[in-house]
Amino acid sequence: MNEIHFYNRRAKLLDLMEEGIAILTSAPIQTRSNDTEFPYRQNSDFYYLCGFNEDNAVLVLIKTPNASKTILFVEAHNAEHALWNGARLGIDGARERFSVDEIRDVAEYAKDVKELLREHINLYIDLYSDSARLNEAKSAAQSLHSTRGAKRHIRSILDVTYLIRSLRLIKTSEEIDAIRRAVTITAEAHHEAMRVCKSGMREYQLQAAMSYVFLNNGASAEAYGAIVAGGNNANTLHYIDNRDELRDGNLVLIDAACEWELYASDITRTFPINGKFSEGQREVYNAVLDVQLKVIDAIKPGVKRDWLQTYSEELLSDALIALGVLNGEREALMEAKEHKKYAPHGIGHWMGLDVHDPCPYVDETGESLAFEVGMVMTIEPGLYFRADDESVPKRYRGIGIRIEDNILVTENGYENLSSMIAKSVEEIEAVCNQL
Ligand SMILES: [Mn+2]
Repeated sequence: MNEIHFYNRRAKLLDLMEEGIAILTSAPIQTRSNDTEFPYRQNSDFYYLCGFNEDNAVLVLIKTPNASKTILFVEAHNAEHALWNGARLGIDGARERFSVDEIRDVAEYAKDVKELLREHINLYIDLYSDSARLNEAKSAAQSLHSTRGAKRHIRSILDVTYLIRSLRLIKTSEEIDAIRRAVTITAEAHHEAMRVCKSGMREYQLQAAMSYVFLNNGASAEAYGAIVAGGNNANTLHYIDNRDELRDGNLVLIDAACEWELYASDITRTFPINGKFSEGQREVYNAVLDVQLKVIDAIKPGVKRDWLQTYSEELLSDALIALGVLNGEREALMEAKEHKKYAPHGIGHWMGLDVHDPCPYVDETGESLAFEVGMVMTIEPGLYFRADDESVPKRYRGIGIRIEDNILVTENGYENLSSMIAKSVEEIEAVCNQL
């Protein structure tokens, strides 16, 4: 993503702001244990606006009636830090690389922020962050407020993330390219898992095979903790232990995907460990697949997201009736939420810089948003029949199936960005049995 994209995003945010000042902070480094750290992951809203990928940085956007200004505070070069952790870009490096109006030393931030706040009445921050740098800004605002003779002081503190995330909802072609890159690598990883899977392996061995593909192709990381769930483990929705043995005759559900330049993919496939679906597995699989294809096919600009959710629940209820799991009329069953026992989660979520992109699902009046060109959503219906659930026909017990793709809303409807990943029973069995 080059500088002009970040510049355009800041311009759009400034457009949405009243006069005032917005302050965004980078993500802190997270301790893993004692003195070792998790790999660094930048705050998505901060990254969206400036593309700067170091910790201890602050982005300030200023809007006055006649002008606007952007300042990025970064950490100066430090020889000791460079020896242990690698060189930071430093002040000169950041000046060369970034198109903000000013680069300043973050060591000056606490002093500078008081000056910067002095002329403004509106302060935009992430209201729900406890970042130390934001607390410094709030204390500076407080001390200005109690200074007699100050011309102006902050009267409103507003949530900047709502504005940024409204922008993040619509992806540009550069963002879609990054997502495509992530999906392409993830596609190869799922096919690799299907190919190498054998009865007697451990779940983590499939995760390892996929991680190799992610890293070997330059993906920055897993976009989220991989779920590799053999047999009945698939019925634990957020199963991440991934340590059980994969047994002959069972399915394995894999919900795993990588990130490319901080853009996520999010893919689930469910396939037979021995490479061949049993009769019962095939029945449930095709029921879920049929729902998934119909829901995807209903996506186009103007369709409301909550309509799609209801539609998916109707289809899943019909599937449960057809499989003989539920008995009765669809409407009454849905009224009683009977389907929720076997299909407990939503049909999908926004996806982008975060795997669950925290963009709004409703407008400011609370109405469900309608799809627009450039939105990206996952579609991931599932049916889950626990091994010990006697309300389910015996041959379906212990089967948990989810099928998830990443869908881009286009002018004419949609594009399935992950359509290259094997999905029909025939396609999956073919890849599972490739040498
Ligand atoms: Mn998902």
